[in-house]
Order: sequence, then structure tokens, then C-alpha cells
Amino acid sequence: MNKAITVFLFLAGLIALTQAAEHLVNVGTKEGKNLFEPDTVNAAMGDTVKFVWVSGKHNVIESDAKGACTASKTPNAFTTEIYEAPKEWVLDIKDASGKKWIYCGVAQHCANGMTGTILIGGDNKTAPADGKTPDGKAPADGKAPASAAAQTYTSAYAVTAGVVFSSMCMAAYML
Ligand SMILES: [Cu+2]
Repeated sequence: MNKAITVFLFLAGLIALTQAAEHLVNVGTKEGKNLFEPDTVNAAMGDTVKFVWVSGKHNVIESDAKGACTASKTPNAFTTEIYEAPKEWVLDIKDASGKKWIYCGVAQHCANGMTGTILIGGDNKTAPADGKTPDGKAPADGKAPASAAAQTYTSAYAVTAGVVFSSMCMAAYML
């Protein structure tokens, strides 16, 4: 009985892990460029996009079109304050599909290319049928830097290790 519960919790943890991912986006690059890196993220409902301020002063504003530098007029559109590193801001992906576009509203950053796209639910050409595109695979425009993908995988491994470890502790306690 206890073993069954332990196995169930372990599997539930793994399922939760595979269903929710955290996608990291650098706000301002390590080299000091005024860009989002990567500028395209493939996410699914239940995922989070964590914006990490790395350099410079920036904000994250939702727009209504790719590359647009004007705020979205939709009622729930998001706009952050202008922050400097160290700062993190997390966006919860609540939609099942679609696209969200972002830009930085500081100075001429947007005009100079500080924009980004969040593709939700595999709403892009390279997504497999189940709509899950791991960040390690290049999005349609092939611009995702390997470093960001590596960060995402590192955090996924850390979570996996945490799930496995806590399950083992649970097993040790219950058996
Ligand atoms: Cu900026």
C-alpha cells in the first residue's frame, strides 16, 4: 500500500514536471546589448516565462503584433515597470494556444530590435503534433541561443533531481 502511494507520488511528480516548463528569457544580454535573449520562446499552457534582467534598464510590455512598439489594447495586457538587474519577473502562460508579442519601452530599444515572441501551444511551423517543442530545438526563425536552452535544461534536470530525491525520502519515511 505504502509502496503504491510512493510510486503514485513519484509518477505524479514526473507528470507535473513534463507538463509545466519554465522558460528563461534574458532582458538585456550579458554583452550589454538591448535585446531579449532568446527572442522567441515556445511555451505551453501552464508553463512560465521567467524574464531575468541581465544588463541595462528595461521593461516588458505586451504588444499586438510582432515587432510592434506600441502597447497592446487587450484588457489583460501586461506592462512591467522599468527595472535594472538583479530583477526577475514571471509570466504565467494561461492560454492553450496563440502568440504573445513583447517589446521594451525604454528609449529606442524597441525600434532597435528589443522585441520578442512567445509561441503558445506549438503555434509554429516546427512544432510536433503534441504541441511541445523543447527549447533546445530551434524555433522557426532559428534564433534561440544555445546558452538559454542549456539554462532551461539545467533547471529541468534540477527539478527532476528534486522530484527523485523527495520521492526517495518519502519512500524511506513510509516503508
Ligand atoms: Cu530595453
